[in-house]
Amino acid sequence: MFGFKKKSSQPKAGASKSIGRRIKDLFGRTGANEEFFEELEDLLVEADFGAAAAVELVDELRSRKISDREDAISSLKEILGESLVPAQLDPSHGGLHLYLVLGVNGVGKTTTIAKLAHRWKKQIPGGVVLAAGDTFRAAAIEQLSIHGERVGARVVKQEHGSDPAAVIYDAITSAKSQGEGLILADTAGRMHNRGNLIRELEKIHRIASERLGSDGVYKKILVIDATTGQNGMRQAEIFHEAVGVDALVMTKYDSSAKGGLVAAISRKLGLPFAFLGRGEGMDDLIPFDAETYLNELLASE
Ligand SMILES: Nc1nc2c(ncn2[C@@H]2O[C@H](COP(=O)(O)OP(=O)(O)OP(=O)(O)O)[C@@H](O)[C@H]2O)c(=O)[nH]1
Ligand SMILES: [Mg+2]
Repeated sequence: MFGFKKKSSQPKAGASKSIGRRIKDLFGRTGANEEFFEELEDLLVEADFGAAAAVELVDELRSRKISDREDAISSLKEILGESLVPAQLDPSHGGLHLYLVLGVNGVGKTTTIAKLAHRWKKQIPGGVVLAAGDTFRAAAIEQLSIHGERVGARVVKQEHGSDPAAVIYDAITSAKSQGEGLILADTAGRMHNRGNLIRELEKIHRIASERLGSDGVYKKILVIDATTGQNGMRQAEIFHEAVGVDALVMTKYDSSAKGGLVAAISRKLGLPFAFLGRGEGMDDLIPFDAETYLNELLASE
């Protein structure tokens, strides 16, 4: 859609050391002076916080009068922790849930749907159904069907090229009649421009809300790929502004060396992360926990 390019995956010197270790080393070298704050800004940018968040964080840290290295890390954890709100996505109670999974091409939407179905299928009354709402890409329906078979979830699909809103309508109707508790709906990654995205999702939204009824729960989950760096921030901003995102999943989060994007998105948009994807296996979807995330991101040993 928006011409996002993949960032070069060239590793930076020292990038294998955790950001926490590097902050501690830096403080040991400089103490709490201007050099520390300037270099800290660069370290935060390298860890994918983005320039704007890095400047803001350093300004907040400056005003705190840091006494030592431990204090630098714990203050940073405290500041970041303030904006890491927990996501409320547990679908095991109440009426029919529809979770629409959004994101640009190749971020991991379909794989995440399979992982979520695998995770929740036993605890959802009536089971989980998958809706093949990516009707654009030729192989997408087949891909979701294979996942459905593997995880033991029914798949609602129509022909390639059909209207995604109609697929979701069908999924809601059949889930109601079969007593299934959760629909995980795939969507096309191809969204060339904002107008297109808004129109397609508005139609799904209108049809889904009407068909679900007042006891239904409808949420939009945005998938972001950790390896796309600051493009992930732009995607979150655009989707949230266009359709209102309820929760995020960060996929391909295989190392915390560049994990700052999670905190930067939460801070900027006030949106909760629900899961981190840490591999291609069905169990490689880890519920997001703010404390664990911060401890890992800023680990200094
Ligand atoms: N390492 C790793 N790979 C992942 C993760 N999530 C997805 N992938 C891989 O990323 C690739 C793309 O995943 P898909 O689920 O097809 O992505 P998509 O967003 O549905 O893609 P489109 O339908 O083409 O828009 C696949 O090779 C997945 O196995 C993750 O958390 N970690
Ligand atoms: Mg897909």
